[in-house]
Amino acid sequence: MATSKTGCEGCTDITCSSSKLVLEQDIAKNVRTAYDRIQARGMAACLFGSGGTCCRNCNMGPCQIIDGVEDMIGVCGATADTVAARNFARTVAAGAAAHGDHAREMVKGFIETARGNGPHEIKDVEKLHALAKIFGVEIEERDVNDIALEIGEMALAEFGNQSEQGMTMLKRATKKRQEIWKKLGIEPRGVDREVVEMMHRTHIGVDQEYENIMLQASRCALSDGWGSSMLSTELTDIMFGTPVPRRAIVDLGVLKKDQVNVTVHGHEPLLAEALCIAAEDPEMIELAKKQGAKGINLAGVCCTGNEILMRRGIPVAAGFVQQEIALSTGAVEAMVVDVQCIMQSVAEVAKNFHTDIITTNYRAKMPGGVHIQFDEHAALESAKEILSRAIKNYKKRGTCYIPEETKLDVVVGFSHETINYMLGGRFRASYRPLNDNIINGRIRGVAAMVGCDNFKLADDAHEIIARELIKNNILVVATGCAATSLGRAGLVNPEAARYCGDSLREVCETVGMPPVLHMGSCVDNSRILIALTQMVNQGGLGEDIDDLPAIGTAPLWMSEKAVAIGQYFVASGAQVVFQDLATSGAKTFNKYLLEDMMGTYGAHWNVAKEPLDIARTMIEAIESKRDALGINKKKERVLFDMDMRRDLGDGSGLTDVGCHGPT
Ligand code: NFS
Repeated sequence: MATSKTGCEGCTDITCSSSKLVLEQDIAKNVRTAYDRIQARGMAACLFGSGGTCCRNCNMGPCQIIDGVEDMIGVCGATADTVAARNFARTVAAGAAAHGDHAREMVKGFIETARGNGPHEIKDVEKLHALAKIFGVEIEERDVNDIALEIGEMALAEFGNQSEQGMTMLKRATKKRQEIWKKLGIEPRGVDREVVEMMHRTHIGVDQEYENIMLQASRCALSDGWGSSMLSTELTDIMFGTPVPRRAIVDLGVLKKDQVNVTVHGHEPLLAEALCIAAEDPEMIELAKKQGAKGINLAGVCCTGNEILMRRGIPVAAGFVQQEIALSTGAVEAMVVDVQCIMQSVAEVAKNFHTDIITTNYRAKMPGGVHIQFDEHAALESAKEILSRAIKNYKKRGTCYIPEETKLDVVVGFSHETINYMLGGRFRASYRPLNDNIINGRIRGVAAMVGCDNFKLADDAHEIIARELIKNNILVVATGCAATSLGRAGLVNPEAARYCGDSLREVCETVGMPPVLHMGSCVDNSRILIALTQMVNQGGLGEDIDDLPAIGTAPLWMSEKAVAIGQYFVASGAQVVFQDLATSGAKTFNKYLLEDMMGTYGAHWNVAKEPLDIARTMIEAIESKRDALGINKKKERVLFDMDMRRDLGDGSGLTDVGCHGPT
């Protein structure tokens, strides 16, 4: 029976109220969730695995290595540092591969769109032209689709670039950062190539020096952050529209009693966008009505959810840890999944109800799922076929329970472009006001909260960290399931300004913005790289990202993608804090990550166990950057006069959510 369950280590209970409400219902009594499985395991995690010193890279082992014990090295002689570095680097490669394969699909979809195939079109021409400039593509007197096709083909070619030339987007980094990468010889050439080289170098008997292994890990991670993830975000924006601030709702209460509920789970927005179009088709709505439903309600799960939330305001029902719970409501006709972060258990949970799990990508099938292949050449037809199947399930729905009271208002859609307008108003569309507010101390700095949620800490860990940060006048930007979790906590909302310290509250209230800015899905962490670079380029906060009072965290990371993201942040000069890393069994390598990387990149990894320790580590790092910049001088508290209000965008034709979009 699934009621209030115990997690592991710090997680003593399900603190998320909507999950709790659902699991306490009779209809969920036979459902087994991750909370049950964690409890049932009843054994501690393997010390070698947790410390990163179990080597399975050849068949002489597996070798379990104890650092500092003479005979407890690998049969081949590999030391704890070599093994832990190899394992860590392979994690980075797996994460980069996931983002890379996702990005490839988006580029292919973009090319089809440019060719006029499928239901999509080029929506953001301004952004297309900006990207054309970066790629050196001519735009004068050319058709939009021609330009898009040329960019799309150049982008696709970059994945398997065989020359030694670095990827195009690297040019967007600061001059200083580009020089660091060049000097280290780690300018990434293409994600496919860097992943292959990473796997080769960590094969038995190849790269044995942890620092050298980590150079390639940085190169591989950078091919993700400044390469495939950035390409994916930019081309997706051009095709589906760059997000602008909009209101939406999140949490399990977004499911609807009298409509066909279809949850869209996974990562690639090509399918989700086609489903959004199909769900508005009168033919589909009619079909739903024939089955007795009032309409079709699409709701997102995980990062697919974040993609359509940002661009269309489609509600998000659940983040990673709630995917089983969404099904346990008994109110979901179909969960449509593509790739990444889909727990195999959803098919088992669905067996308790009338729900179909519909897999749509040949890469990701599951026992108990129904497979309907999504055909990008006939996207709308595929989407309709999937929806029809879901609609037919509506009549089979039995007793259900939707915790309606748990839905929360959010304001989302903060692309790095929006930030230009948000604080600048129509008078100064730039990062100047943000920088000025950091320099004058009203905003102490910027903290990125990204990545997954995980059963290792209680569900409110994100909330605890974010509250501590905003209380200390630190502006939070969020992506991925971290952003969903903060939405559930009511922090992605202008009204949350009341939880901020005085000066951040003044800024948020004047502009009408939330203290936690939702910047999108996990691939959209590339938006944060660009935002940080724009802050540097705007002037007054140093010469490179490592000078900025800014820091990132993925406190509840569980996916390999999060480690790739952490590594590209650090290699770009931004500190990161994780709750744990599987490297503690190798002393020298662990010290390299937590201290010595500083000398090479101006940033290093940090580990802090408890949510408040994570927040404190972040606050201290931000304050020490402020000291180094010399902007921590004591200042009189300044009251806003009319000019300052105008600079912050007040009274200058704000949208209903109080912020300007790049219209
Ligand atoms: Ni990121 Fe998104 Fe969520 Fe984590 Fe998974 S959905 S890509 S990996 S769990 S944030």
